[in-house]
Amino acid sequence: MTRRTLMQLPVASLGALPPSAAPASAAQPEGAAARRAGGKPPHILFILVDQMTPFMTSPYGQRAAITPNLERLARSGVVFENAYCNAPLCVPSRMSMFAGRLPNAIEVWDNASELKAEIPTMMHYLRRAGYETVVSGKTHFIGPDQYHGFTERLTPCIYPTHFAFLHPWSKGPYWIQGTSIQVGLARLGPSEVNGQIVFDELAFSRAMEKLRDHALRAKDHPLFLNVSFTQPHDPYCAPKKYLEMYRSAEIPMPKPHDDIRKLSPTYEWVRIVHGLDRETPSPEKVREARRCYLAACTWLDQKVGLLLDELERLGLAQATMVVFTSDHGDMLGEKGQWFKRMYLEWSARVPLIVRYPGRISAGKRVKALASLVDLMPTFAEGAGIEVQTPVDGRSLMPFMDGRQDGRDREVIGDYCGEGTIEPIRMVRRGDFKYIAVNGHAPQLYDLNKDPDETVNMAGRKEYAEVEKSLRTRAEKDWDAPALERQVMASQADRDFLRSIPGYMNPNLWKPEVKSPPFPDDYGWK
Ligand SMILES: [Ca+2]
Repeated sequence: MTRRTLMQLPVASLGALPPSAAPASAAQPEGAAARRAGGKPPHILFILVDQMTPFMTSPYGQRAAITPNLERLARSGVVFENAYCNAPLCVPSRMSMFAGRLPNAIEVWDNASELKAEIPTMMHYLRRAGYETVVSGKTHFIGPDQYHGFTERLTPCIYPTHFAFLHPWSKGPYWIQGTSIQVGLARLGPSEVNGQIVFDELAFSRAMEKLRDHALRAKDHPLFLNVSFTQPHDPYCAPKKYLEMYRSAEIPMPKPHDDIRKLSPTYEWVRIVHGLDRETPSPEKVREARRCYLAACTWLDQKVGLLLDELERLGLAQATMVVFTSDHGDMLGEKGQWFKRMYLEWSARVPLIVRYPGRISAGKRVKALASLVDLMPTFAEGAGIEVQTPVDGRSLMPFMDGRQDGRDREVIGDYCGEGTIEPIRMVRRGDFKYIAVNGHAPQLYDLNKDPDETVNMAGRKEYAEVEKSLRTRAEKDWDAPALERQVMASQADRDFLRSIPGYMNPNLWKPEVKSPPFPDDYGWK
């Protein structure tokens, strides 16, 4: 299907208002500022992984998964059972998370989109409040600002910092080899040394070093440490030791499904991008991919365990808020789909586990809807900081300490990356998920009756009222045709810059990476 033929379909969504954001004054209840002993704000260890669906981890009910350290974190903290990313793609998800604002509000569309240096992030707020804000691992910042409020970067990024990953909608949907099943599912099996593992080992070891350095020097100021791993992102492979752990395991397979295009013909776009119109992976391949994915999750779980051990060994555990999440999920063959770029559950849901000793209950499970834009105001409240600039998220503290149940919460998602050629908006509220695609019929899923999203209820009489209400919400601050023009203009600008011979090179926007400390730095004489 070409872009042109799809454009001729009726326009479903005509919002009127520009994207806007409410001030965050409601995020900080009085007297909520949490303190370490002596009135100091907590350290924050923010562990971020890439493309981990909660459905392949044991705290979220996957019995085949060997993830004991996530369980350990869950037992000592709070598990959010219904957490979402706001965009199912690295850069828009991460930038919106750091800023606490929806992707459209900060105009971050895709994996080649720059977050403006003027936009305040969680790191800026924490830094202003006296935190040392450090990142070890993947940042995926695009453009000249490679810090966005971090005081220090301990590693480079594993992805380009420029416009390499731009995929203009004007070309219609096309096969993106690097992110297709032809690459992602090509190297299944054991791998001891590959780019992802080497990078994650580096991110891990530099993070451990940072924790020790902070403890050794008995630094008085609080530390915000973002440890950011690139696994279990495809290409799926894992060291033999971890694959062996699943050798005789029964690998959970995707649920039986219909052709996804029956839910919405627009899923044809992402099928083309991922190369699924060229090839259907065999059940053996699907099983092996899932075995590798589970092994990568166990690899990460072990690193989480070592980080938690180190906090304890250094005497920092009681003074540290620990947050574990992912930037989005992975379809892993559900509905015949792979990776992300869609708002169906396996792609859009993320694990979210928070431990905060002395402040929130241990072993609690929260049903309230949450999303990654909530993290910025959550960190702020946890650290006793008042957010003065606009945010779209809301602090999750009231749900963790039992002040509120959050039954009335909603989650908004905005997607303008590749895998679509039209703006997409998701509204998740109550039992329902509504997905609007500009110019196309919407989707409505009743997740209570149909948790696997097998039937699109949009247009059914018995759902007319809820559909209308969710459509109204979706269109409230979403002018999709105007948005489409804006996104495509940005794509054209970046495509032009990218076409300059030699311009897109690794040194264009290269972050300065802090080297490990020398013995003299510790005052050894
Ligand atoms: Ca990602």
